[in-house]
Amino acid sequence: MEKLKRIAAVHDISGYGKCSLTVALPIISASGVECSCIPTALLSTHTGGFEGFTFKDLSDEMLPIAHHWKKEKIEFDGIYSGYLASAGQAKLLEQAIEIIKSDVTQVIVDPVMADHGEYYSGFDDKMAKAFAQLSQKADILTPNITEAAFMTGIPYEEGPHSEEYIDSLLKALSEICGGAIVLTGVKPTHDSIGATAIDNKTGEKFFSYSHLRQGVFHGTGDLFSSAFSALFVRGAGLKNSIELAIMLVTDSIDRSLIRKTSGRDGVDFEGALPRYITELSKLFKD
Ligand code: PXL
Repeated sequence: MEKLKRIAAVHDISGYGKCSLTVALPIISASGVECSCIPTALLSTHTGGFEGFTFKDLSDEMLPIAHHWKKEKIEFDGIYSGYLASAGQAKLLEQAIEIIKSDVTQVIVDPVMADHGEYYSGFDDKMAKAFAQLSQKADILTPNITEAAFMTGIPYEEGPHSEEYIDSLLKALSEICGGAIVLTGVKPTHDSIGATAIDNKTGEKFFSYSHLRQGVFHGTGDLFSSAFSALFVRGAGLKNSIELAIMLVTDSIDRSLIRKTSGRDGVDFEGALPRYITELSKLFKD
């Protein structure tokens, strides 16, 4: 039987509004990968579209958790980070990575801080600098277009995106992270959206696009990166991992559109899981 792979997911826990750990935990488990977590903050809801959310910074717990895991000799096949509470936490995460990673650990950094040309509540250029620094420790980066623009200083473009624009972002990001770059929210035409990736070890490029659904769907970046991280760490390769993660996101958005689920509530991924699991099962023996 294939070894059970283990990921440490480093995200906040937003109690309501499906994103970060309330997405990473179910999606990584459904992908057949064990999910441990380092919660970075505890919020009542995410910060996009709710007023008066509670917020407790958990920075003080990050290194003690990492040290305890190290003492217990717990090994990780992947470390997958998302939303961090502050720029200072990116420094702590760099240390936590050094403590818990081994030679086989894949480090996947999703620089969660912005979308649609704007920073999320509470973030500014300090966060982009902190993520650029953290990204040097990553094997794979999964920014959206806004995050890529803010990290590289290349002006944000709403889209449709020319091949030259996407290449300039990939090239600038590759100077920060020598591994693979998976750029999301790429719009090659006005009615399509998806991901473009480059594997800097082989020079190979990958694309996966689907029909653009109108609306703002909260948490879809976390849904994509959680599925992608688990599939990649399990050994599906960049191409399959991107394609299946996009399938899960688009199926989930379609279910939300049918139900008219409010964008701030997160997407209806639950009913999309059976097809996702059927498809991923074809890639693995058990
Ligand atoms: O989905 C990204 C995300 C994660 N966590 C928190 C957020 C956001 C985006 O707004 O506010 C707390």
